[in-house]
Amino acid sequence: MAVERTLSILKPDATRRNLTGKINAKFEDAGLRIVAQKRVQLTTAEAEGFYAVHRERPFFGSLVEFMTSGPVVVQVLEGEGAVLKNREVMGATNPANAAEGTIRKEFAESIEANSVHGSDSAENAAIEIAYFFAQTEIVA
Ligand code: RTP
Ligand code: MG
Repeated sequence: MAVERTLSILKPDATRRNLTGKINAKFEDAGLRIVAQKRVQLTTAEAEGFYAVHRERPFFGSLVEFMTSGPVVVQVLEGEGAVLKNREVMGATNPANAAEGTIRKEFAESIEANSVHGSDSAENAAIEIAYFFAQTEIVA
């Protein structure tokens, strides 16, 4: 399998509860390497732009409000099959459906405040990484 990169976000519910180290340990234990990372406060416009694909969904307004409710940590994770591997480590969107040992099973508060974001395809990963990082900020 090829070495890939994916965009990860530790969401405001995770930063608020001081869980960034515990979540990063899950990524690293799974063989993913954090090759870029920064803590940022998203503006409403930035969150709306990032989630533009969900603009018509009923939860869009609430999601944008949540994602701007506190700092987030945006990251680039690198590894073999990183996109799929990260989504496996994250677990299902709704923590009620997340498998044992996953980040969302262990830490998520609700379907919205579910602690982490991960790109859903290699194509979207490239777009999402470029949304937050310059090439020079990613150090493998
Ligand atoms: P993500 O994009 O954050 O990695 O999560 P995902 O692919 O598992 O979920 P997606 O369907 O892309 O939804 C994006 C985020 O929107 C929030 N959400 N709320 N209230 C709801 O029914 C609902 N559904 C989704 C979650 O924060 C989800 O991660
Ligand atoms: Mg998604």
